[in-house]
Amino acid sequence: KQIDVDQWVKSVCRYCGTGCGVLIGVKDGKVAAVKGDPDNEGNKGLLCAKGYYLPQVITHSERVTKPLIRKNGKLEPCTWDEAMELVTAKFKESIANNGPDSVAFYGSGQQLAEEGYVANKLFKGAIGTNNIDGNPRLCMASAVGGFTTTFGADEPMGCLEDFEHANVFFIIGSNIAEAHPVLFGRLTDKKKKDPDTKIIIADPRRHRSHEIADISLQFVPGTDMALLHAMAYVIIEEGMADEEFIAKHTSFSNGKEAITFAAYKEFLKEFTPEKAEKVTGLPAAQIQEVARLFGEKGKNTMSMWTMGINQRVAGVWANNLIHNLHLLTGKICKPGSTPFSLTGQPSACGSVRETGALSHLLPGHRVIANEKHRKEVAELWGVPADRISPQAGLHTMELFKACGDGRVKCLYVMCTNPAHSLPNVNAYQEGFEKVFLVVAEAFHPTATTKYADVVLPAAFWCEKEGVYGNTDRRTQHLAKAINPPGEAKPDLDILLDLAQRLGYGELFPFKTPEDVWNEYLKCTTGTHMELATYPALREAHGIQWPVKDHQGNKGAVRRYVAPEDPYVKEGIDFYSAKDHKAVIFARPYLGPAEVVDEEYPYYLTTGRILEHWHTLTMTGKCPTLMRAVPKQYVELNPQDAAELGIKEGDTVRLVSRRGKVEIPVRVGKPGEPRPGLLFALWFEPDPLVNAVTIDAVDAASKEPEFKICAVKIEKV
Ligand code: MGD
Ligand code: SF4
Repeated sequence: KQIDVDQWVKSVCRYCGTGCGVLIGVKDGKVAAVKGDPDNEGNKGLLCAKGYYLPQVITHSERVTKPLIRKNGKLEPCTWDEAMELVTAKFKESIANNGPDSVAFYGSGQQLAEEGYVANKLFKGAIGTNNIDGNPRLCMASAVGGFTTTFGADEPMGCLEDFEHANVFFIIGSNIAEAHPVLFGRLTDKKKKDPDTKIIIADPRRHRSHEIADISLQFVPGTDMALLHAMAYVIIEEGMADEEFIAKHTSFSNGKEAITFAAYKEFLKEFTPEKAEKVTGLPAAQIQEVARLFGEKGKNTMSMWTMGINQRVAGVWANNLIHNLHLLTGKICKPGSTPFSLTGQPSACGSVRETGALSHLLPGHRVIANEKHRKEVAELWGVPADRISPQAGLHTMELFKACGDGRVKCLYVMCTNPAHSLPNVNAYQEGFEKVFLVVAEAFHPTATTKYADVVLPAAFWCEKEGVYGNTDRRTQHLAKAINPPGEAKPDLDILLDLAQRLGYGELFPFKTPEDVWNEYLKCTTGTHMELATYPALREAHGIQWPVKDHQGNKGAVRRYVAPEDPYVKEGIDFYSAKDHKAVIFARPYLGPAEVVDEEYPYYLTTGRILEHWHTLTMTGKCPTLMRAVPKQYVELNPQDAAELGIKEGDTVRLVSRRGKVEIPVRVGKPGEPRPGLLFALWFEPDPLVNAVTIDAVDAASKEPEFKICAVKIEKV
């Protein structure tokens, strides 16, 4: 139907990493509608339900419209000046008495790039602490580790257009149908247009994505490394390896030292399909079939993965093994042939990985550990060279532990809800209670604002201008469409105010997001991650970096390959990797941190559904989505349900070594999930599923293993 609006404003969806282009219909200063942007390459006009129903979220009565301060145990409205003076006094006092590392910042892959950049500069460059981390540690840190160890630089080489060219899709640890619905639409379109397209879904849990799978691999949870090594074994054994590509573009390593191709082949003998069958529970013949599909010469293969691979103690290594398959077959940097990491949050790439707003990073994909990088950034920031400490700051789980044991005394939380979303969250409750907690939020109450000493009312999504960096190196501009309600302000303005009050005003002379962007652009010059200019981004419907010399509206569709990548003269060049060679890793097998036993006989996994976003603070405000899925549940395989005498709708208690949660049951269809595996949604703040999940982390990426822990199940 025709919608009566005053104007359509070009923006990007608030939710997932796909970064669908949207047009926001504004009428009388209010959002009247949201529709897909037909000129955006990412979604070509399509949106999923979460995107369409964004207008219902914006005006909800639980928006925070005034700053709140805790007085006599209760959060009460106050003026901005009162709130900011209190925050400033507490931070100053803590820095003076206990040093800069006694304060910290915890941000989000949903913040804008300018916000991430300024927060990073304020904490690392001005205050002088590397204690700034964010929720991408919970979702993408292992993908970062995979890209940087294999290719020497973060982020994917492929692009969304590769969907159109791939003949085989290998999707592992991703429920793309529900977590990235518009991309699933592209997949189904491709299959319709070209029925010979083969789709392999590898996941212990059968979910909606399996509906279009040609082959479903439901392996024992946590055994993916055995599957991926076995596929590499078959690829080499059956002559599908591209020897020329391997010789020219790759090297081999066991993670400690360089090894030869022959040594790698020897290592893989531990992973014959027959041996992998014993570990994964998948028939050897099926592993062979999948490896053959992946490796078939002349066909293009695209791999996709998300949290099933990343949220694991073997997260970085499993990422490496996916890259191995593409490097062995040379199916990389070609249309339709690419490893393609799907990003969970809209701007985990743009606002955190690229701005360097994690405790071990610096802007432009630089790292704290590198002295040259520290010097470059200190100079760009105009701070003394020794201001940026060579020690990485606290990663997320350590940071919240430090709030409990007193190392961190003041914490600023922005655009995230950690009192709900951390794993084994009850273990961190003491930290939330003890620390001086500042929460910049669009809504109140949330699980985290309940602990806050100060709540700062934040402008939401279309109420501010800024930039997101979405899943395929696509930088996109979000225009401001309406004013924020009451006294709410953009996070950027709040951070700049804090910087000023803390006495660092000279380092932050910015008046607009564009001013911030212009300084940030300089930090990306010469990094192979150059971004486009603000005017170009305002005009375009997304621009993919690298944009050499910040020129041009098109950007690099594919990376490491000529002519698309301006840094490559001809053919393929992994220019960020040592000796220009990407590394094929012989990583030792590593299973989950916790395995099932007699006492805790079921595996529990957790994840998203189509209708809701993370901790429900946003989609929970949307009546249409709440009607669709009003309650979280745990899904049981019908065979397990029958054995336990549990029916659909019963309430059960899930108990782990860390905590328990009572939750209604949904009995799945056969295979949903694999017998012995339970799948729980985790969006409700009470009861909290994260009381049960495990906070064991990957040794390298420090990403927690949300996807696997051992539980017992009791009927209530
Ligand atoms: P969100 O609900 O996305 O969850 O967890 P969180 O980031 O904690 O929280 C975002 C918050 O930002 C909301 O409260 C919202 O109201 C607020 N907000 C929205 N817009 C703005 C704004 O413009 N400014 C400010 N200041 N605030 C705003 C996500 C985290 O959860 C992630 S990233 C992952 S990958 C993990 N996944 C996961 C899992 O798979 N299983 C389990 N069990 N737990 C998980 N936790 C992790
Ligand atoms: Fe938004 Fe993701 Fe849905 Fe696109 S697929 S409309 S970005 S939630």
